[in-house]
Amino acid sequence: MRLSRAFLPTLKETPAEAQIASHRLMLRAGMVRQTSAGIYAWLPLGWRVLQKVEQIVREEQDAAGAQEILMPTIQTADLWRQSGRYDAYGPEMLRLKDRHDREMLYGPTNEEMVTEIFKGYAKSYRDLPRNLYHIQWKFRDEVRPRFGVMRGREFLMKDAYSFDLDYAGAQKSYRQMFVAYLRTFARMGLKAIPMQADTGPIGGNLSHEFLILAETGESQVFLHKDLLDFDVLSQPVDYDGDLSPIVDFWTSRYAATDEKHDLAAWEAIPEAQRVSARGIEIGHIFYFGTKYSASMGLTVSGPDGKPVAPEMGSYGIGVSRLVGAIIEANHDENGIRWPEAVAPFKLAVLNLKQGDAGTDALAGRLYEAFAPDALYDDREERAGVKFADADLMGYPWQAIIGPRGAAAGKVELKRRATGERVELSVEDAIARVKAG
Ligand code: 5CA
Repeated sequence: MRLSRAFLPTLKETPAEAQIASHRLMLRAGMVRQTSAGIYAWLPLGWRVLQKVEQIVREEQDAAGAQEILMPTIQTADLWRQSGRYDAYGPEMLRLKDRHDREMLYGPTNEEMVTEIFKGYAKSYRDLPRNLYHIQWKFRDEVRPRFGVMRGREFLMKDAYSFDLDYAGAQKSYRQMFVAYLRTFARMGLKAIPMQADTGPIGGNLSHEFLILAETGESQVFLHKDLLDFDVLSQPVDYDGDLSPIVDFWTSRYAATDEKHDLAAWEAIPEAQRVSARGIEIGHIFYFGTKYSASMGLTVSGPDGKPVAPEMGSYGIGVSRLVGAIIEANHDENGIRWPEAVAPFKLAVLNLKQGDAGTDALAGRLYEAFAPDALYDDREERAGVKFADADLMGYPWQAIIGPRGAAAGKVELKRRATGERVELSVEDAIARVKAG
């Protein structure tokens, strides 16, 4: 993308309403624009990141055996009356009426709808296990929407729902999602820690929240230091095989949010191994048995011919929240430092003398080598403005091309994460960026 023709607006002033770094930087870098409280439009820079985050989530869900569908945002109140949650959900639910005066709602989550859909097809135990997910906008009328996309009212969620014949099957599905989550967040450069959690309004009796550590986190968390050193991406995963080596490692060491904190277990850990910090919840998984299948009349015929209500679980990831969380974990005083996997562009080419035959030629070659995953700053702007914008928007690599270097066939390559700079020929610079 050529910056001179792109809609990539930045703000010079720090917006007063933004209290945390990610919110400030998302507004300053022109990633999102608030359209009303807790509701955001995603501008090109933010939208590119959101799509990359979404794609990693999708790939890991698919790898774990879940299948993607797309359910609507609008649901009927009747569906929620069947599970008993229509009244229970309270003022967080946005309730609407259609022209026929029928009660509708903007979905805050989809347990009821997916159960109803699955019920239309599943007949026997041979239709199990299945795991269906979608990536869809949700609405929750939060009392205090804040921190930008971190706690929005409209937000993008990946929600998956598993159906199994029995408890053992449901545990297997739960463990598959547990491992898929660890991999998903690790691919985005995040260290997410699964923690025992309360199940809240989703119901059920087993749940883990996945949190990343950040000073601005909304919850207090306590964990064993070992958990921060584990590299899940180096472990082979066979989703149909034994996941114990990974799951047992995580569940055998202490990690809990405030509500589930067990002081005795905590104090049994040597002091040097204890980490107490703030955390941001980016995912939440639940096992809830037959809560929805039983209340909504979903049964299949079991191996003995008798009807059984499938055991279910649901598994959420805050896709739009993740964009903010990734920034909380990757920024400095100059701006964002995107991990490569989710960067809006891998490389920014900064032409310091637009219109100079030498710089134009070199910049053009570098840009072509990485387009469309490169941004070409071809504006008639001062070098300082180009440097500041590239740092703010956080591209992992910057290729800086000035007339003196260009005359010698050289570009300066800067790595945003470390600030490290090297002077290289165009070919070497291309090879270096490709190597990552
Ligand atoms: N049905 C279950 C799982 S599919 C569910 O709704 N779980 S949840 O309530 O925990 O939400 C899943 C994830 O969505 C959370 O872990 C969080 O990352 C994200 N999320 C929840 N509320 C918001 C919000 N107001 N703004 C942004 N993200 C949110």
